[in-house]
Amino acid sequence: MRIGQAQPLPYDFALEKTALVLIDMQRDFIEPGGFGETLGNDVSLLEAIVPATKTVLEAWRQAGGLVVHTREAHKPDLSDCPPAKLNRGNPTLRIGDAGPMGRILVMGEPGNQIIDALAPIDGELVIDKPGKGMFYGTGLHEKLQARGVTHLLLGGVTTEVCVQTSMREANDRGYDGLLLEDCTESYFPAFKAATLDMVRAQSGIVGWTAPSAALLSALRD
Ligand code: TIU
Repeated sequence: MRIGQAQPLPYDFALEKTALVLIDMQRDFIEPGGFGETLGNDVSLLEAIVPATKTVLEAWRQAGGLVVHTREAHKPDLSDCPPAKLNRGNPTLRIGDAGPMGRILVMGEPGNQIIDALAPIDGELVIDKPGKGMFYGTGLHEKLQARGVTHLLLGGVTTEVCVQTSMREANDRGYDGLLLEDCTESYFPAFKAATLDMVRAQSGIVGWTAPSAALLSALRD
C-alpha cells in the first residue's frame, strides 16, 4: 500500500507488517481532573482528534491490522516512577495523589483508562509505559518484532511529548513511522505544528506525516 500524500515523500507499507499505535488516549490527559489538567493545561483542546482517530481505528480493524494502545501508567507503589518525574514542576496534584478520577497516572484507576470511544478490543496490544516513550521499560520492541512489524502509523497525545518521544525511539529501532496529522494533538498548537515540521524535515529525519484521509484512501484502494 502507498500513501502518496505523505510528506516529505510517499510512504509505502504492507498491512501485515504495520501496526497502528495510539499513544496515551487516556482520561488522564483528555478529561478534566487528570494529569494533564493538574499540570495547568486546557485539556479540552485534545478532544478534537477523537472522531478522526476513531474512524482510523475502525478502518484499521476492518482491514485486519494490528492495533497497539499505550497508556502512561505507574504501578500503585510508584516504584517505577523516578523522583525526578514525581517531583517535577508545581502541579496541583502529583502522580499517585487521589484526584476526581482516582489516583493520578496510576494503573487500574478510572483516569488511567483509555477513553470509551477508542477502547481496546480483544487481540489488541495494550502497553503500560512508565516514561514518555513507548519503548522504555515496556518490552514493546520484542512484541513488535515477534509479529514482524516494521512500520508504525502513529496517533495520540500529546504530539510533542509522548508521541514525538515514541516516534523518535521507534526511528532509532529501525521502524518506519508515519504520524497521522489529525489524529494527534497538543495542549500547545504551535508545538504540534513544530513537531510535524520536525518529523518530516531533512528528508524525513524522524519519519513521515499524512492526513488520516490519505490512509483511509490507501486502505480503500
Ligand atoms: N504533559 C504532556 O504534554 N504529556 C504527557 O505528560 N504525557 C503524554 O504526552 N502522554
